[in-house]
Amino acid sequence: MKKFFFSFYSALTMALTWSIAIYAQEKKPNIIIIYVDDLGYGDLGITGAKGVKTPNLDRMATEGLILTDGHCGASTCTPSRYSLLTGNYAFRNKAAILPGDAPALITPETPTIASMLKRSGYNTAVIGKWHLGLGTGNINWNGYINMGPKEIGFDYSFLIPATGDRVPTVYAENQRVVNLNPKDPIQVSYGQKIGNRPTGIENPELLKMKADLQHSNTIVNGVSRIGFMSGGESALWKDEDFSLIFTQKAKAYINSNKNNPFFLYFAFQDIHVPRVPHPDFVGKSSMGPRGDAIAQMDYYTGELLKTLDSLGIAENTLVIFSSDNGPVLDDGYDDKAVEMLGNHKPAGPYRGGKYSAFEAGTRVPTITYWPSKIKPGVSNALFTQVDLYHSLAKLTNSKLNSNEALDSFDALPLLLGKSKKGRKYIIEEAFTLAIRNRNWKYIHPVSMATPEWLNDKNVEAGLSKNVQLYDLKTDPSERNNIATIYPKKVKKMQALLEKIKADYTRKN
Ligand code: NG6
Ligand code: CA
Repeated sequence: MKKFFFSFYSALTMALTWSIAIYAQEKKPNIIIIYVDDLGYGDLGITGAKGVKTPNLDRMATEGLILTDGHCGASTCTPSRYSLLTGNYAFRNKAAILPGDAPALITPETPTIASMLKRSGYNTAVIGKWHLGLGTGNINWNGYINMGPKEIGFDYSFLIPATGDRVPTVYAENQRVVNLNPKDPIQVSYGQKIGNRPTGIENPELLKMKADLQHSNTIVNGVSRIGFMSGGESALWKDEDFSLIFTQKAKAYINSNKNNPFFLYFAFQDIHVPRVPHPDFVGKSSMGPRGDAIAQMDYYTGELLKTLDSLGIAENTLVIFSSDNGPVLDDGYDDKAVEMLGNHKPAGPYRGGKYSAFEAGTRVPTITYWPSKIKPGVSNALFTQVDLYHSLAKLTNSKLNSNEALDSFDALPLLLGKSKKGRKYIIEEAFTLAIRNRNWKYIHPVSMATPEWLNDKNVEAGLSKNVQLYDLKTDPSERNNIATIYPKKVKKMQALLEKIKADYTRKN
């Protein structure tokens, strides 16, 4: 009897534990990060856009939570993506914009959001722009690319290897170039010209739009690129199809993972240059290709949300929407972004944009959306994407190791709208470092002059030999440098910056 009771009892315990485990498994929410390229603070209807409508994002923002002081890690792509995926500041690894043939910047010793979520039972994917380097040097585009998303925690990948304006102009799925004919192998060069394809310098008459010198190398699909490429004819992409193809891949991925927790990092190529939206979107805005690309991005964001609804998993999916850096108009191609701007303000009320240490470099649209869990609202709390790592670990009950996401704090209550408390400080990385502490903004002086190519494009880089201090409460557009009036505040901000640089240990 005792024996029977014992085995009955243990069977019951086992069944209970089992069902709790399954329940917990089922309850793990899916997570999607929708990451737009170069979208500015003021580029959405809800944040004041003129000349383009973004109904899907406006709806997402009104039904979800919109953060008005949300920042990416840096004012350019590679460093922002690096800090988002690793939870470490990009300056720790000197991360800067990478050429298209750069080796992988993140290697398996560094944990990523993807490897952390995988550890907690998630299936993980990246679809879209990568720009974090691939391979281990001298990359072979004609076989398995031996270092990439897979090695750092992504189960599935479908990528633009670098950017739309850099070669190679092909997709890679699970680290193999899609549709490659082995008899026509790909070679890439960021130095001398290779192959017979025309270039923008030699054959400008073949171009859909004129380009600056850096973007005047190999022509593919009527667009000259940065870098030279030969071979791979059957694998070449059509820029017009980027968002459509990424969305198709994302739909297929979500569909095949609807019954298990998944993490999807969905990285648009929109609205980066070259801006070549699909004919379906041409003329959708009054701002030319840049505005049309915003409309396209908005439409496909809507398609992703619809997919969640139609599969009945929207209530169990946290969607985070943001951008990798602030806006830029002329970024190398003559696509009339400047001429057709009208009264649209891509950076909203803020100064600067992409490449800049001023606010608009990193202050970008930030929305969290989760129908069953996040109440509609607006939060003015200070937030940085560097904190996504720790926050998502909290969300999924994943324990962080001592070497993991060292600059990342838990901002989950803020992201779910349960707390109004923001970060005490954030770092804004540009060609220098800037730091925000509540309404104060300090920009560290640099001896370098603003690079000529930024001046040519009218980019306000925010670089100065002098210390800069702004009070964003009274001066949100950083016009009055008050560093000499508040020397003590300057000292305090400098000391804080030094402390952060020196403190590379796990946070809370
Ligand atoms: C710059 C390119 C710019 C863009 C940027 C990367 C020049 C003069 N400019 O170097 O066109 O490609 O790199 O953009 O070459 S990002 O959003 O990926 O950081
Ligand atoms: Ca970018």
